[in-house]
Amino acid sequence: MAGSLVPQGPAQPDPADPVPDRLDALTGWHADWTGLRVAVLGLGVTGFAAADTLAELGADVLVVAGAAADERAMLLDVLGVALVQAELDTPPAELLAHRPELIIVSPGFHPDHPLLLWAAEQGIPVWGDIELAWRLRDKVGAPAEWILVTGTNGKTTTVQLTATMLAAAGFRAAPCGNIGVPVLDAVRDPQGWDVLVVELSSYQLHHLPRTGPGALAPWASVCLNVADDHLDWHGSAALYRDAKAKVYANTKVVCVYNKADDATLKMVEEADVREGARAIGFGLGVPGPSDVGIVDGILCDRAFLEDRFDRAVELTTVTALAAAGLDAPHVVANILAASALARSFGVPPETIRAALAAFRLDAHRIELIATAGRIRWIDDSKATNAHAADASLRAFDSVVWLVGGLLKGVDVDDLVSRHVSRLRAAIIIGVDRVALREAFARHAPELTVIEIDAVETGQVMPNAVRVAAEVAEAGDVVLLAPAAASMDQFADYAERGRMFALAVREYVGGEPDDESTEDPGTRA
Ligand code: UMA
Repeated sequence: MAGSLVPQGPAQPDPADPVPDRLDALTGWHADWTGLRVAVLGLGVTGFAAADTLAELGADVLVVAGAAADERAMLLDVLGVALVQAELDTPPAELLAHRPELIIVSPGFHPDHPLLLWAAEQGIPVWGDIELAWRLRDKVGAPAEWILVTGTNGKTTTVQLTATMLAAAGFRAAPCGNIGVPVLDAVRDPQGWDVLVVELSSYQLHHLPRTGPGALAPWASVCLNVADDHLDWHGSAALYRDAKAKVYANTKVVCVYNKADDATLKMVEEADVREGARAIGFGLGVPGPSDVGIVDGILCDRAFLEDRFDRAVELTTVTALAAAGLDAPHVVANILAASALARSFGVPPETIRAALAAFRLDAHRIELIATAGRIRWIDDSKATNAHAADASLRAFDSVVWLVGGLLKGVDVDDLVSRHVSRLRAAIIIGVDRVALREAFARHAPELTVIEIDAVETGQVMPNAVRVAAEVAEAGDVVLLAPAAASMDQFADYAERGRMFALAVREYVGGEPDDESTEDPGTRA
């Protein structure tokens, strides 16, 4: 091929290798993986789990990474797995010499990464860690069922909710995947599981096949919502949606979709699912038959009961959710989706109610940090895109908004125009400030907009908080909902949230919530 990235030479995969047949047969832990030449790309959480697993199976593994933590590199050495750390703009010599029959790619590798282009040219199959885990799911006893969760926002919360509900009903349920625990670690747990609740990012979905021996066949699946995100990775909104839509492929029992997001229903309609699989809608309105929804403040299931045309069964109430800080509208939507998934697995309504009463959101998700002078300070650092920030802003009436960071190629114009009426002021942080500055100038020329110039990471939040305290008035919420990734100024969204909370506590006082017991989300 013209423009090949690979020098010609003896270290090419041998066309005589019976690769496709051998890989097709590798659909179980007890298949013969010995000696299979595999290259694992990346040595983060995923790469390490893949290398460790394949070494245990007796495969011949080479890990290739641009950078690797010393501890993981040392552990690989203990496992007897070779590691190449190099600039990866061309295939390193060790990779060529390894002549991989299979490549396992970490999700962070861009689809146009030079090594993936090289693999495609060479005809070397590329699997993600999720496909590998699916093929190996029979390691311990009867394989667990899989419940898949994706969406632009709310994935992690929905996975946690679903797993909590399943566990409350006595099932051994593992939350795993993009949430931070590789699915390969879950399938190798010596106790085994009844059900894995798998959070899938669009990156992980991108690498999944819809058909063939590596195609997943989940018990239930949901795409919670779709809005523009990660466009720089996928190349276009259409490709991002295509990746998300794969979540429904081959679903056996229930495809859950969002009644407020037609794109998710379309995905279900177009999916090739197993005979008999049902489509179940969730939404904040009155549920139709085969939906979960809300009637007069009562969350209801009208899907998992025989007489659903005449009746609905109560799951919980918005008032009960408010007592647990779970009543912001987007959180209620996540709860309805999780309830549908849990109900599909047989969790009784009263168990769902009890599980929700004890559930708390993770840090940095619409988290009340302090209340002082009737001003609430809320950390929603997890709002890393416009869609999440939109949901966050909707929960409040009068907001001093801390916004900005890395916008990832996403347009923020709509977001700004939609929420102008609820803004007291905007405080811009981060590097991608031009688009925000212009959007405010266009849609809210009168609004107080302040830019924080701190280049030193340590000063961003103290400065932003000081300025916010000056402009906020009694009854306002100062909301960190940046609509952007954090890596320009912070290690990740958690550090951004921690720095905000620290600055708030130092500036407005150490009392979390000193004058109000009101919950941050108020309008389900
Ligand atoms: N690497 C390269 N070159 C590249 C890209 C990566 O050499 O071009 C190497 C790095 O040097 C490093 C490794 O690959 O050695 C990192 O791999 P990775 O970025 O795929 O990250 P992992 O540590 O394997 O974590 C991944 C997910 N990360 C990403 O998708 C970016 C984690 O999601 C996930 O928890 C973990 O697998 C287990 O499934 C994190 C995430 O930010 C939380 N996800 C994105 C999101 O939620 O928006 C998608």
